Amino acid sequence: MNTQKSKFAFEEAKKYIPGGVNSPVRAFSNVGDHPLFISRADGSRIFDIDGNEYIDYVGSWGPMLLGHAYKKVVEAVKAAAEGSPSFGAPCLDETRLAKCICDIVDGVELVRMVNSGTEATMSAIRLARGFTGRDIIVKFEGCYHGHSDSLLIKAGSGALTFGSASSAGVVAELAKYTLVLPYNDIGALEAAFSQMGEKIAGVIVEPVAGNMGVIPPADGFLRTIERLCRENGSVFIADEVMTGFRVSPSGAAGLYGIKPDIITFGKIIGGGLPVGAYGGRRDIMEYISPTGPVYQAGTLSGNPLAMAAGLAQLTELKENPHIYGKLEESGAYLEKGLTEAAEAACVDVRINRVGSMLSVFFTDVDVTDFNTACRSDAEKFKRYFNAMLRRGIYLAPSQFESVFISAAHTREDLDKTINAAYESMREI
Ligand code: KE4
Repeated sequence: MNTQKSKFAFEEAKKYIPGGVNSPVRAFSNVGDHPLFISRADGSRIFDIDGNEYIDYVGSWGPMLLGHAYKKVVEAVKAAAEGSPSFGAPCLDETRLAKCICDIVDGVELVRMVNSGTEATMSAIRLARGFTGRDIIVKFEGCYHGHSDSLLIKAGSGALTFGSASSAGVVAELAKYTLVLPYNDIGALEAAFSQMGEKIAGVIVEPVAGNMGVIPPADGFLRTIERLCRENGSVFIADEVMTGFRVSPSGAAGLYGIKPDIITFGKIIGGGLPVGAYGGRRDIMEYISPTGPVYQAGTLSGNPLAMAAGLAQLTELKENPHIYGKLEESGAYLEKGLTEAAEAACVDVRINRVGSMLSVFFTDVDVTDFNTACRSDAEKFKRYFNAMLRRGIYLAPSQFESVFISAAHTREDLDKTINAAYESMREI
């Protein structure tokens, strides 16, 4: 596959952009020598600037649930753009999108639009701290909630010792207000609350982990978070930036029957444009400015184009609920095919899947948390990724990411992917 134009484009980009990319994972640093520069995409396909075509399982990291260039989304954006891309004043589509989210997701009584998932989670933890008057936030190892300082914290040395910054530039002092526990570890969670429950402002969790590869919640894990938060007056924040409107019409909250106090959203609710949001209990959300003392703002929050794109996508999903049955069917079919391909090549894998999100781990142990995810063979993943890419299958370029199936992926796409996996697994 000739990708020389991308190779040159990457060198050119590095002259003006740190690392040549505007988000690190796009640099392919874990899997190859250069990323592909994409010229366009349509349905389940993307096309690079060398003219190569791929079946796309990144889908802009989740937003493209209906597939690329979905007609109703594109038309909505075009129409909105005709009226000017931004006003800096309220527009009706902000209310329409907020209402759509409140109508679909049980427990979301008020919702505030922002411009990214990072802004959503950053605002949600500030709100939890402002509402409770407490400082400590609990997160889980391997979960990624965007790049705000309080959430770029890795686990401390002991189970209940406060974390340390996971990025340069994060003030060390800040880490002592974030407690990082093992994902799916109910015992550690109960110990933390018995030790310092009255100091915990909130718990933030990916209800299905997607940033250490896909890891479903263990039985009782999410309900324990819900119970302990309720018993201790802490705020339960479900980070559904990735799972919202993906794993079910009402996200992981609907799928697992939990009722978080705040839910953060992103990706799908923007239809591919920059949108994040956080919403939940009215008494908590009313603490946000201008109705309350917790400040948060944004020049382009609720931007008319982004609202039009998100509204078109969510409306399509609401009017076509059968889409979720198709996504589940496609996910199960692909999981089965990849499992059989690995078995045929005698390659040890564990495949974790929730609906249309799945990850292939190259390991012989079940992957249930960050430690077991890290035991996957990264070199084998790298060879698998490149073998699949050579066969026209564009997977997420990291072991610790999910692949995303869209409603545009056909049975033919899935069969092509499975056939490529039979060949690739034999090579690695
Ligand atoms: P953004 O700020 O990138 O819009 O959202 C941050 C975020 C928050 N919460 C969850 C659960 C997320 O998955 C994300 C971002 N996801 C990554 C993919 N794993 C975005 C890809 C990237 O960083 O380029």
